[in-house]
Amino acid sequence: MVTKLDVVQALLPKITVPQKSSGVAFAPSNIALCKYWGKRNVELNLPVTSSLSISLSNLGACTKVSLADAATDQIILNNEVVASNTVFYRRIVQFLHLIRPTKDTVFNVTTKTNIPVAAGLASSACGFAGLVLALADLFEWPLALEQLSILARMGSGSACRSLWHGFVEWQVGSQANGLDSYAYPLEYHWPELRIGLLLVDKSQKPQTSSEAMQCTVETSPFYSLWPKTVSQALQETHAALASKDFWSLGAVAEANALAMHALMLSSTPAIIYSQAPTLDYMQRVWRARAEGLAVFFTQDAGPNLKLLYLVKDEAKIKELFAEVQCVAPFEAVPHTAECLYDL
Ligand code: 2P0
Repeated sequence: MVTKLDVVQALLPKITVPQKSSGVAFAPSNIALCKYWGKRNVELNLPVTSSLSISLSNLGACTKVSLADAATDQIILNNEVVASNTVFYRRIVQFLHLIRPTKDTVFNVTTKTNIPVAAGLASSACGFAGLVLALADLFEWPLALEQLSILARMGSGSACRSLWHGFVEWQVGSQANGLDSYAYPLEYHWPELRIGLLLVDKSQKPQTSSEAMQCTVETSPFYSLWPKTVSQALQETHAALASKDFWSLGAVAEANALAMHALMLSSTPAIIYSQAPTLDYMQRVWRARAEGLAVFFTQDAGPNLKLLYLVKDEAKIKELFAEVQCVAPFEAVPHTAECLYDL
């Protein structure tokens, strides 16, 4: 079986030494319009289907990484030292093990996010993408972004899509080692598009996406329908993006999210990320749409909803959803960590 280490060693230069005192990077969070749900290879985070996302502009993670003269890696998240007995710490350290030039190399990783961590807002995606970009900056790896996307996938599947702004597609690939399963940016530009974040619950979710995905793949009687569902959704999404047909885009994204949650509902045990306010928001979206407003939602592995709408309707959206946080995915975004945060 191909391991993560095999893949990383195939990608990284044989000798890799820091070229500067620290590496820094920003990576945006991303929201899938056609979802990644299910792995064909758990070790390598290889997906069952392709997926397509939109990045969230300047919402994401800034990371600074440097070598440390210490016994163990230190991870600081939003100004707090992460305890070494947490899942979060272990997940990052396991990833760092893959790229340590020598077994004695110790890292300091400082990350700041401006999105809630582990609340279905793709914090692991921007976290691992930011970490990979910061490491690439530190070591000046001679790698293309597509190759860094493969490295990010080793940390978290959806992280491979967080290396770019705008619309991004993660191609499923077919090779056993996953070297053809990476993301790349799509040419579509849609400055009028807006994402509205509706936070229901900022606390950490009870079940990780990986666990939920695996349970769905193994137990949902409907999982066999998923690859075809996504393949059609991808075709329709591309057509909607090419013709800037917002009603089609929204309809296919909302249907795809609901189909993913239907898979979870049909798993054993059933997985339900929605909470009562989630359903209330859905009803409000449907009522607004019945009255002619072009608004749709998508939902990930958490109770929060993300609205899709156009800038011309923003005043109405804010009137209907007073608490919405509006994101303009195509507005100019700062490119370096220092632009956003003082790390
Ligand atoms: C996505 N999600 O396409 C889907 C839709 C959540 C719902 O990718 O196990 O943290 O690290 O590969 O990427 C969240 O799962 O899972 C996710 P791993 P990940 O955005």
